Amino acid sequence: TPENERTLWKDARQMLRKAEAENIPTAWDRMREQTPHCKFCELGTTCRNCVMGPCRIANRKDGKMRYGVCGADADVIVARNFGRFIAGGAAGHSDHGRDLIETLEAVVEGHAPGYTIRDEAKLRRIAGELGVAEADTRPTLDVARDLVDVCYADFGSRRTELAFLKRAPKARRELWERLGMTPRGIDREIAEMMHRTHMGCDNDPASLLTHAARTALADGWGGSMIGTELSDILFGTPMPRQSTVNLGVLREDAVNILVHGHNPVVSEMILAAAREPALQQAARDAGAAALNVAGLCCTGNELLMRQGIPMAGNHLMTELAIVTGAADAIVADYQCIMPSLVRIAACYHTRFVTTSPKGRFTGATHIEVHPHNAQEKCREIVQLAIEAFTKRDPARVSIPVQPVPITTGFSNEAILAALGGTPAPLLDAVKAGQIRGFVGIVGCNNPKIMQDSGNVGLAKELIRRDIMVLATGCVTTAAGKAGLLMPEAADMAGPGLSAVCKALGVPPVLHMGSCVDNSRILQLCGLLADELGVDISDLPVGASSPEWYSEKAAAIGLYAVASGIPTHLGLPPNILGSDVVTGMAVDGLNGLVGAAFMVEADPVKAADLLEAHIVERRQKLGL
Ligand code: BF8
Ligand code: SF4
Repeated sequence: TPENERTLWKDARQMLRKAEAENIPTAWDRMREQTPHCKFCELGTTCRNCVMGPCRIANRKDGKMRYGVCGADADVIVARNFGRFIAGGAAGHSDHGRDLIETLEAVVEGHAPGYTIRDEAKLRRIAGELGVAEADTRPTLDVARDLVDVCYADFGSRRTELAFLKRAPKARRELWERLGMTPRGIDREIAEMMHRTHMGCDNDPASLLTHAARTALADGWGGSMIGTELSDILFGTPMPRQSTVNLGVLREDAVNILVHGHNPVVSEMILAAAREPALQQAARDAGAAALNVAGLCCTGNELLMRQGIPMAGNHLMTELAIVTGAADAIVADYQCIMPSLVRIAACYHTRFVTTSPKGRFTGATHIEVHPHNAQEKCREIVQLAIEAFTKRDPARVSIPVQPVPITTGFSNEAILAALGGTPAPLLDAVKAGQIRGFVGIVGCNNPKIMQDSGNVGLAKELIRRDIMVLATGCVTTAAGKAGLLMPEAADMAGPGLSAVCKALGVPPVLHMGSCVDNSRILQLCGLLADELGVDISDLPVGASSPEWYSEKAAAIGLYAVASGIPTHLGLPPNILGSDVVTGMAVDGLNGLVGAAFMVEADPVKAADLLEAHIVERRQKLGL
């Protein structure tokens, strides 16, 4: 049946059948309508950067259409398009990071009722790390105010180097400096990418790609890292805890509020409102047993990591979550929220609520949430969800499957605590060959690939080979549903990894958070490299995004590569129309930054490729 080819999961298949019966199209149906995609766009050889065009570059025998009207060739156009693609992703993560600075600033100024600094120790530690004076002794809010200033300054153009860049090994920073890849201001690199790709600026693919890497580094070691660290300061540093995953986390007897998007600023306050006795009483008065908050996508990861809130699903589950007929409200902020959700919600009683001025959806209920009014507005939203619950049609409710248990909360702080405060025991396991290496599997779903087949296939294949997996973003849900986020999954790992996991009581796949939390993996790589006295490009590590779709995922991939981490992609970006750009991506970057991209659809072959890099690096380290 078609739904069996579309997704790995029973809950998704059941909801796809229900959607079809109820005549509700999903991303998979629209993918079929859009296939075949425009070949020029697929190859990256269309340009719309000015109105002398749009231009298309063709590889024709008669030599016509080799150049755009301005004279740009395929290499320049592909590189420019890829650069803007990266800038889009870096902008998303980093603007999210900025929202956390604004929230912390509002807390400092006393204009953010309901928000507080939950991890004061981390505030002082991070402030000290970034050079805030007397971070250990001055009053909390004074330290926080200075930290806010340091973080804001990283977005501008005054600095010569981002504050968190010191977390990268010295050799890596020197390399970036030599290559002209050292990220300066976060907004600066993104704006400069837009500038360079204007007609008649940077017309050299290598130069464009170098700046694309610099822009991506500004995301990973800048905007995303600020996002992660300030989120921990405001909402608590994640520690290991239990939760559950899949559509079965929705409750027939409860008001189901699904938070969707990315920033914990809104979802944390929705959760806080849902925990208030008055609103819980209101829910009971409306005939519900409870208020049930569950997550979708990355804001789901944020609540899961810090609060153990169950995860309803990843990217391709968001439409299907509404099809259960049991979603009373979807509360969205920004990024990865399919516009189709508005139409699907309208087929049910579901209230689709948007909260950010940056994420407006025609037809949605817009209740704008800012730090100063979040408490009040989030109460209002929970109230709306309760009202919606009273309009739910029980005949249309179908909640599939039972939730699967998962373990979450593996921040670097948690990992170090489990190891007794130092990465040394972990490195001992690596040296002994019990753990052969680490691969971060990150990113999305894409209806071009059977949902989660790549994410799960690769994770299983790697742990079988004694390679520990670190999961973030939408891979979390995939790994969780497959049972890989439980300590019992050690039985699916190779003998060495299995023994380590059993000794530590941890799963072979560690959940490290949302997509901005890939910065945690960068930091961990920096720590391990420093401990060994080597560069990140010497470590037996890799990264993969088997089912990626977004600009943000591309930015993550590029900052991983530019940081020295070989990175696998399950499908290529739209660059294949240029041999020069493709050659640099899959090979040329090796000579510059010591890592490059690999593209491979088959998860077992992808595991072979990643393992080969790990083996080679182990040999070079004498392991
Ligand atoms: O930032 S993994 S589909 S939700 S882009 Fe989006 Fe991809 Fe999910 Fe999180 Ni990340
Ligand atoms: Fe065409 Fe050049 Fe304008 Fe792009 S910038 S649309 S290639 S003329």
